[in-house]
Amino acid sequence: MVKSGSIGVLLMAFLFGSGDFLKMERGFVAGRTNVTEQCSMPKKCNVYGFTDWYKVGRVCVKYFSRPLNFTAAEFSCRAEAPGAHLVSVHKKEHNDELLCIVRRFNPKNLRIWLGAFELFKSGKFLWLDGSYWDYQIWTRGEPNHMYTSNEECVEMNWKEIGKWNDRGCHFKENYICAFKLNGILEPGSEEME
Ligand SMILES: *[C@@H]1O[C@H](CO)[C@@H](O)[C@H](O)[C@H]1NC(C)=O
Ligand SMILES: *[C@@H]1O[C@H](CO)[C@@H](O)[C@H](O)[C@H]1NC(C)=O
Ligand SMILES: [Ca+2]
Ligand SMILES: [Ca+2]
Repeated sequence: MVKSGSIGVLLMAFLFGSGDFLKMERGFVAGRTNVTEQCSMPKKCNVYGFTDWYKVGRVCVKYFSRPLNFTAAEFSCRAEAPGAHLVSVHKKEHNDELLCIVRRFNPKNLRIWLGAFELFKSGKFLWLDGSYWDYQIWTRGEPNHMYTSNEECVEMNWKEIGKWNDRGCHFKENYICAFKLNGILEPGSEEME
C-alpha cells in the first residue's frame, strides 16, 4: 500500500508537472501566434513549374533545408531554375519576407546563406546575381573579417534574427535560391551597366 504522504507527493508532482506543461504550451502557442502576426508570408510564385516558390519583390524564391557550403549551395540554386542564384536582398521589406519564409519552414534553425560574398579581401561585398550592393543589415560588430580571408560569405540569422554576418564559406547552411520573374531591365540589374 502507498502511504497517504506519498500520494500527496505524487499529487503535488502531478499538479506542478501539469502546471509547467500548461505554461510551456501557452508560451509555445503565444510564440507561434506572434510569429505569424509579425510576419507576412509572401504570395506564391505564379510561374508554371515553380508554384512552390514565393514571390519576393521581382524574384521567385525557395527555401532549401539542405545544409551545403556556400559554393555548393550556389551551384544547387543554378540547377534548380534557369538563371537562379543564392538570393540577393535590396530592401528591408524583402529581408523580412525571407525571414518569414525561413521561420515557416525551419523555425528551429533560421541560419541561411544569402548570395553575397566579399571580393578578394577588398572590404566590398557583391551579390552573386550581379545586382547592385544597395542595402545591408549587419549584426552589431559585423562584418568582422573584412580585409581578411577568414570569413568571405554572408549568412542571415546568426546572433541577431534578420541580420547578416560574414562567415567562413566552407560551413554548411540551409539557403534560399531566387530567380528573376521576368527579363525586364530595371535599376540594379547587371544588364543596365
Ligand atoms: C507578441 O510579442 C510582443 C513582444 O515581442 C508582445 O508584446 C505581445 O504581447 C505578443 N503578442 C502575443 C499575441 O503574444
Ligand atoms: C563544398 O562542398 C563541396 C561538395 O560537397 C565540396 O566538393 C567542396 O570541397 C566544398 N568546399 C568547401 C570550400 O568546403
Ligand atoms: Ca573576409
Ligand atoms: Ca563574422
